[in-house]
Amino acid sequence: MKLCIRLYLVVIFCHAEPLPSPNPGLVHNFKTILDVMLDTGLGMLARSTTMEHRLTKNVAFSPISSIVLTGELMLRKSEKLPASESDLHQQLGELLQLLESAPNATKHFRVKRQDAVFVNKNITLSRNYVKKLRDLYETPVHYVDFKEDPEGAQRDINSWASVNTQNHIRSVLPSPPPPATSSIFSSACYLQADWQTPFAYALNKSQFFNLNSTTKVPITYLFQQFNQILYGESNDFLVAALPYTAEEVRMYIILPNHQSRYKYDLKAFISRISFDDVQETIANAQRHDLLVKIPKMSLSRSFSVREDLKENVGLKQENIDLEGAAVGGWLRVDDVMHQVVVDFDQKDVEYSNVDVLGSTLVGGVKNFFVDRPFLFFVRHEATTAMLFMGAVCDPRVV
Ligand SMILES: *C1O[C@H](CO)[C@@H](O)[C@H](O)[C@H]1NC(C)=O
Ligand SMILES: *[C@@H]1O[C@H](CO)[C@@H](O)[C@H](O)[C@H]1NC(C)=O
Ligand SMILES: *[C@@H]1O[C@H](CO)[C@@H](O)[C@H](O)[C@H]1NC(C)=O
Ligand SMILES: *[C@@H]1O[C@H](CO)[C@@H](O)[C@H](O)[C@H]1NC(C)=O
Repeated sequence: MKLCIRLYLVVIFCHAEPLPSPNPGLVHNFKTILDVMLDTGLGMLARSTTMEHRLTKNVAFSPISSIVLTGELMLRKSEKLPASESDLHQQLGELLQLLESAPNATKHFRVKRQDAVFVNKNITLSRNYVKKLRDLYETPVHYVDFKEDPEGAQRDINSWASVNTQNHIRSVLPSPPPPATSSIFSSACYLQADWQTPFAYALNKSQFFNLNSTTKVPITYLFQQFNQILYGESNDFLVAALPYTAEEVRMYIILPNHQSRYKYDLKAFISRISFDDVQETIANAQRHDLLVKIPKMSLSRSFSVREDLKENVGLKQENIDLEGAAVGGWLRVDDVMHQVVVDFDQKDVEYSNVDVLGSTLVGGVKNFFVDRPFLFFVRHEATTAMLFMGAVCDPRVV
């Protein structure tokens, strides 16, 4: 299987033209894990629209990181995993290797993921479970004292998250966890990559963002003209693929159409469109010169994905208990936390004036102005692995 992967990478490399697109060999190799990942991502997006408090703010999460958490929760019991599960762990391990390895001459991005399991210090995890966590997912175990010192446990978990999100997320737990807590699983994820063409700032003089059909608020935008990037239209939405260096990774922005009934109503829009439509529109997308205007913002999110992942692991009962993970029995998982950072603005290129605006006049350039609620996802193109997904309703809320 390894040989196959290498072979395909060489093929991409030799045929440097056209630019990276899904590679059938890799997509086939990782099929099981990619399917689970896409389902999880779409499920999380759909669920967040039914949870009002999530969608009136903004939503951002990492399907790949959620799958790693799922993998950790599936590492229960016996020495031997059933074939289907061991296949899943193996595919995930190989995919992580591909995504997380350091950038080099032929790879220009890196997914940074840090996981940890925080366990009450009166519990001893089984050596087998600890070994699998480490070998498969590089996940260390930290012992904390939930029972006697919940404030200390809160501090430890928060400072762990702060270090691993480069201070973007300082608080995972807003209050001390309950003293009866046995374990908390946590995962932090961000992408290290530069835009193929850095954006320029446009200062916020009368640059409005439409929160809905009646309310506009001034915000700061980023502008850039991208040459020959993928752009597609359907009856319901527009989609543009903003490239990171070498187009190995792209950020797809999905914007409800001007004519759409759901122009400002992301919730109704999400429940109406299907991801198949999105994929089809992307498959038929053409290359265009595009003048792109997007809100200057960075999203940092930390939230519990316990309920989202319970479904993945096929758990119906209230508790998540991992059989055989602790010496002498079960490990109760009290919470599964997820931290994600998405930066729309990696390179601080500050332009005093916004010359690039003048290029609206150039013939053949389309405008892609993200001035109303939108969806996005960040995808590794060769494998189609979903790194991040999200929805932005109000760019002022970071
Ligand atoms: C945008 O406008 C606000 C309010 O006038 C001001 O406080 C802020 O500094 C401005 N930001 C930029 C980037 O110009
Ligand atoms: C760069 O990284 C990729 C992905 O990890 C790897 O397949 C490739 O062999 C590396 N290239 C070099 C020149 O080291
Ligand atoms: C550890 O402490 C928790 C919380 O007080 C308690 O519920 C659990 O039974 C203890 N486990 C062991 C193995 O002593
Ligand atoms: C538009 O958003 C504003 C600010 O959130 C809110 O007060 C207003 O009720 C909304 N209007 C509609 C039509 O949804």
